[in-house]
Amino acid sequence: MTAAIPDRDVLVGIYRRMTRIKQNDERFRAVLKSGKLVMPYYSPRGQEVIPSAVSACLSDEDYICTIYRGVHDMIAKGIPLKDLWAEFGGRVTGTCKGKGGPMHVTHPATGVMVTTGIVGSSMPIANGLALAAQIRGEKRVAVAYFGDGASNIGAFHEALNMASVWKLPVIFVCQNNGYAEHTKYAYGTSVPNVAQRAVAYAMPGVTVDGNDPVAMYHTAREAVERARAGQGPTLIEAKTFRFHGHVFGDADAYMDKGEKDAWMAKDPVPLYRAWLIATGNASEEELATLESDIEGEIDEALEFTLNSPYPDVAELKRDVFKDEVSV
Ligand SMILES: Cc1ncc(C[n+]2csc(CCOP(=O)(O)OP(=O)(O)O)c2C)c(N)n1
Ligand SMILES: [Mg+2]
Repeated sequence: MTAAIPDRDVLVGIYRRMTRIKQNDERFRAVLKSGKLVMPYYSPRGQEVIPSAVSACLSDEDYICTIYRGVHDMIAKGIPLKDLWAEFGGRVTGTCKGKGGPMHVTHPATGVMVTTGIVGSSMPIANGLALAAQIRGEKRVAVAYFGDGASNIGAFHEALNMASVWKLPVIFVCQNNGYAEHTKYAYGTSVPNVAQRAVAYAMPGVTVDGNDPVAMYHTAREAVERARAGQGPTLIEAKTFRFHGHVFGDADAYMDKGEKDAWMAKDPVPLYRAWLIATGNASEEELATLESDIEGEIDEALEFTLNSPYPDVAELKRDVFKDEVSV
């Protein structure tokens, strides 16, 4: 862990977000296995620290744009679990009336502005939101989450260039989990560290241990403060690993087993839990209560989803254009 340790409330807040993500992921996978819900699911297990630490530096007013794997980003930002589950389950009570599904969740009240399945597209969209905030003179910042593979897409380079030229209040957060679908990082990326690419766009580029909550928090905080102060964007590359296959059902045979075992042995959630207790920042009882409260929240979200109806077929034509189309 790095030198300056944040306040206890910040530290426990990060753990609460991480735990909500981990337990939620475990439940999603169990429910999928049971067949109670059917959906494409991209597990973020192993990547809990990154958005939990970033979100500790943001408010509801701040925006995030995320990707198909970004359920952890949304939960860390504070999206209510009931609304999230209902959308994942395609129910009318979901954030987008069940018409977006897991890959297109939007919840403006908590700043979750877009979830996209188009690799690389979170960055130009975050630029647009940041530009709007800049024009209106608001103090909001926009975070674009994306993967290592996305840093090889043209939109990444265009977005970084534009954000730098216009000094947009954006934080580009690359969650480098070492794989793009089934392709190992070095097979498809020209630089050892994605953050090196920031040099080409005249912005700070930082590579950080994305599984270290304190280091991640400090890095995010500096970038958020910079953006809020009108000093422009930062590229953060957070090194991490995903514990499961690319998508639910992928047996990850392309992954080196030794590599996977080594990362899983350093699971950031129990490690951080033990650290919080060892350093006197939290007690065993406090964390156990926090965990069981979250389990209850997830129970409620699941029940709410299973008891909610699917959208009516008339919804197909609604919310597509400004005025409902008649086909
Ligand atoms: C424009 C585009 N090209 C290709 C794909 C197919 N695709 C889906 S996920 C993915 C890998 C992305 O990897 P990365 O950016 O590292 O994110 P991760 O899944 O590891 O979080 C690809 C190539 C896509 N969805 N969009
Ligand atoms: Mg990746």
